[in-house]
Amino acid sequence: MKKVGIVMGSDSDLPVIQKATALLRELEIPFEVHVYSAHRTPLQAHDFAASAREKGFGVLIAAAGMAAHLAGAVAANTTLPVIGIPCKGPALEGLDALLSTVQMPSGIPVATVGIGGGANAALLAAQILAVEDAALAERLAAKRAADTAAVLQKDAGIAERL
Ligand code: RP5
Repeated sequence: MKKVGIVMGSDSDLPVIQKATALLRELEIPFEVHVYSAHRTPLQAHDFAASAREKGFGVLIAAAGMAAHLAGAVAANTTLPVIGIPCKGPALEGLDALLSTVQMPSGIPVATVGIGGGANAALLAAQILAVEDAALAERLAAKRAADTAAVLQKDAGIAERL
């Protein structure tokens, strides 16, 4: 099975990444996590992206905050799909990272999830891998069904809470 490669710009992004790794574990998807920065360790970020396909990755997730160019820099060095997670920084509530990640110029796409969207990044990565993996598609469908049941249970109990 193809792996998910995860890279974050700083270990301060870890809480966001933990949302993704928890889901990948639940869905039994192998992953690898690194701290590489587009500006502090540009060579390592490049090498990770450029070698990802031959190392058995099927999709990459890149999380960064502030002037967040990590996802774009990773995407520039691979033709694997790249999912960007904008992380909240000390100013602007993450809007800086959101715009930096989502507003990629034409030619190098980054599929951007919401600010701090580690869970959706993992689910999107899983859905990409599930295109060619029927067993994973079944696990995803089972998770959807369980999530739906959980919401319906809340619906059934909401009147008692009012
Ligand atoms: C970005 O700068 C990182 O992705 C992080 O979100 C932000 C701050 O990094 P630290 O100063 O916490 O290392 O490159």
